Amino acid sequence: MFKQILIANRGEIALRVLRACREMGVETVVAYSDADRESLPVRMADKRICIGPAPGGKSYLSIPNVVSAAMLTGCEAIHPGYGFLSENESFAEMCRDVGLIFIGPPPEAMGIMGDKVEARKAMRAAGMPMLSGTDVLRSLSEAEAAAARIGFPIMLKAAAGGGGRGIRLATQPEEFAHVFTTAQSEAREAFHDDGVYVEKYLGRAKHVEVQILCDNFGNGVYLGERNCSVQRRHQKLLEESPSPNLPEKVRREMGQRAIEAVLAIGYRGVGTLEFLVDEQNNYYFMEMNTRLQVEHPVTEMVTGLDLVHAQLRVASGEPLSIRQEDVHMNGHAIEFRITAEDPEMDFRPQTGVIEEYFPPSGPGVRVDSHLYRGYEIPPHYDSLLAKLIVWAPTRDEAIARGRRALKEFIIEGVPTTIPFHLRLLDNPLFQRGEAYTNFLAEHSAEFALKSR
Ligand code: MV4
Repeated sequence: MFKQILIANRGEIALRVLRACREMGVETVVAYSDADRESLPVRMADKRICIGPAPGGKSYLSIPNVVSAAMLTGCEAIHPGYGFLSENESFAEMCRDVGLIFIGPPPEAMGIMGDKVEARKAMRAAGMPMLSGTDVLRSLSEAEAAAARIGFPIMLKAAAGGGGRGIRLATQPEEFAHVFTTAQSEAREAFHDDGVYVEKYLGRAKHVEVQILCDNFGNGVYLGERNCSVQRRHQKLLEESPSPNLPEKVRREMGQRAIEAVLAIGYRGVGTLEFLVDEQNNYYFMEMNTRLQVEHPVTEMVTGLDLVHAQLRVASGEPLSIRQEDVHMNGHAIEFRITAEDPEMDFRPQTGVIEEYFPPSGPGVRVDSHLYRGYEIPPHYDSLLAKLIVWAPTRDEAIARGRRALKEFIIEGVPTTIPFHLRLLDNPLFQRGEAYTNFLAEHSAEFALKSR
């Protein structure tokens, strides 16, 4: 096991990794930007090192700054968290070149999955069910021919994108040219790569993602699934496990196919395969995330596993300590992402000082947060304040526990999404486990969400 690692991230995930390290006797060095000097992870770390000014591009996204911080402080490995450099193939390669262990998959596997078209090819080759779609489309005429073949409605996605960035829906031929050229320019702007592909749009589907864990010796297990259908502008707001009304047979088949596919590409560490599941429980691969995800605690609560412990063990060369028959899903967990966004103001991000902070607790309640009274929210990064995760034996009890914990949660000084989550829990469709991907769009009035 490592003696000391660099945590190249901030906020709640830096604290999450730090806690796992502390339990395993691993010293922690937290890299921070000027804006995070007074943050809780920096205060709690064994050591800290400034990697640059507030803008992500000059600190958390700077490969030279992060790599030199690890080397200067004598770290053996780097945990990238999520976001920032966590899925940056050049960063993983640079770590390998200088003899640092990147706590994540090999650069090659990251590269395959980072290119959404290559990922589709690899998954198709592994026999994974896919939505009809195309390779990268470089011209409008090529795209129009593909659209005519596939049939509307059509989803356009950036090949170098992911997690919902650079995604556009085209519902009829008249608008296709405009949507395609817009998607291309958005992809060029966001990812410096205008590659766009299309897929048949699947309406009334559920977004179900499968958690996998592989070691360096060809062993791999799937750790159940998470339903992430409740999204707003492609940002997940709430996740739960198990996915409501998903038959055990489908769960097992998705998991087994996911493991076969990732072992086939030499995957290592934790990863998530995202699927769309239609009303007949047919599932279709969408994309793979090669990082620890924000919503990983939902899986931890129903399996009893610590995914960051598992990452550290795999990265330090240990074989998996569990086999598939040792993985059991127990009860139901729901994660509420509590962000500094005002649901009454179209979820506009807010900054400010946390004037009062009182997190809920009690049976089956977990709060992953870096907040404290007096903390000033920096404007430079995402607006995640806390993740409230509740567990209970059944989904109805988890909903009741979530309602109780959300009402108990005190965060004063900025508007938050707590009121939104309370309204969501009272929605009959959600309560019946029938929230599909277009759920929020169809109920925007109820959630005071101004339609797009
Ligand atoms: C889709 C889809 C339907 N058909 N792709 C991909 C990234 C994720 N953030 C949303 N994604 C989707 N991709 C095809 N071909 C539905 C979703 C989707 C979604 C779309 C719009 C609004 C909310 C959504 C919630 C989950 C999934």
